[in-house]
Amino acid sequence: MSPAEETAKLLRQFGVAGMGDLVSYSPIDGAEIGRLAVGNAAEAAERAARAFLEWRTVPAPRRGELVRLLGEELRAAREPLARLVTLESGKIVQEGLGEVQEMIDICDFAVGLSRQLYGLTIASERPDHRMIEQWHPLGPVLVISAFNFPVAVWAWNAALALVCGDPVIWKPSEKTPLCAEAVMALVRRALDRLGDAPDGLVQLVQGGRDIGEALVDDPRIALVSATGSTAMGRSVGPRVAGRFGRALLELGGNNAMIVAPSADLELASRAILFSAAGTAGQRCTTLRRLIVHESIGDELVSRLRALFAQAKVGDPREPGTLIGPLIDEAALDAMRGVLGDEIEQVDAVAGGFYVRPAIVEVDEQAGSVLKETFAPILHVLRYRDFEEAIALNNAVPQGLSSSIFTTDLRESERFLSAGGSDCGIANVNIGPSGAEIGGAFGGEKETGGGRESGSDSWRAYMRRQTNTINYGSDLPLAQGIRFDIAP
Ligand code: UN1
Repeated sequence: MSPAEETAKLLRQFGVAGMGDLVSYSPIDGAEIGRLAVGNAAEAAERAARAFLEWRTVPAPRRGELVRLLGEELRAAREPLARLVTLESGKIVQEGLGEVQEMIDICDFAVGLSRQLYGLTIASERPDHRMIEQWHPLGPVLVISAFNFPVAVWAWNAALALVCGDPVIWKPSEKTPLCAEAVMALVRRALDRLGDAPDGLVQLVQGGRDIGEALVDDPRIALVSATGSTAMGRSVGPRVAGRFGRALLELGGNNAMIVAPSADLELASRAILFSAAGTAGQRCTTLRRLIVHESIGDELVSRLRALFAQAKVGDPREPGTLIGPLIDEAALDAMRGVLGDEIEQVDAVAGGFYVRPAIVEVDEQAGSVLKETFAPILHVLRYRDFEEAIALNNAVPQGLSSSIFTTDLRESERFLSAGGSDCGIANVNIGPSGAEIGGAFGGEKETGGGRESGSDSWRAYMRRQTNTINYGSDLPLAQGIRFDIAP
């Protein structure tokens, strides 16, 4: 079945009727697979602001019930939704399924969280006083998501925002609008089953940059959670700051792996194949820089060349395929910009842009090595001294993810220490990509500093309130200040 036929069948199953000016294409063969109407930013912001007034006082565990129902809908629709992710983003079936599983996982996490939005009790310096810290709902949250994780990243944000008491507006990538429509169909089922959620609690606004900007600038949106390129973040961050809104930025990565002499090379090679070539190099956590000790460099590179040559590039729906198409021709051009004639295109499905993952050995980190090119290009550098390897890991503008392969405890601990990796994620004996939802996800420097998903990332979706309560019959002032009218 062609991607267009298969998509049409799936959309019918989800009850999504596609028509409008926004066109979606499958990267599998470049053909049109659906059309959608562009949304209205101001209307969405108004509805969300109104929904907030109700949702913020619904008990958090009841809000969690909505997310629990959404998790059930996602479980039931796991396969068709994953298939749609494959058709519209080009990732292989296994990764599409993983992406939907990530949505289910964050729903489960958020349901538990809905009973654990804890504040602190703080010791007061005054007699008969106590202090507490409460977390209250923040307001409407705008989620801007990217094509490479067309559904999971929305779920990381939406599941938390909803239990935290915040309405959600979703502005998906223009490259993957159909996946978002299918998810919204599931959201509507969950909302119907819940029964009493306010109108406008979860909305989808399709459109291009202008729609995104109108939402980013809207003062009714309390938090803008944006995933995408550093260039996008450079525009969104200051705009939101300019109106004193809150931004959670999840931008580019340029992730490295250090492979030390004691490393298990078999494990390291498998991890490198998945993290450098998986998702056709289009994850923000993709491994882009390999920093290998000179004593094992030749052996590791020759193992990798063999693996990269064997990995099947092709239709992501076919069993055995490990590397699907790039998202579009612009991605191919970007890859060609780095590799020139060395680029190896694969003639897989007419109309799609398929490439073999590339290994490029370099002597220093300069030019394209410092940039995030969203394609499967692995730059290989060699190091002599361990401190040099850490310095190389950190010597790029981005700071998302990093990893080390070593069996030397001193090296791994040094890598994880304050003087080690400067990234938001630092792993030992696994690659930099493929994080679980339980941890906080995000990075430093040009990656934008935001944290989503697990741990205490939920705090970004709430406002903190400090309360001091006097239960005595005196009025002592803080810091012992006396402020009495003289008798
Ligand atoms: C992204 O590429 O934007 O850690 C998110 C990972 C995935 C999420 C990636 N769990 O690779």
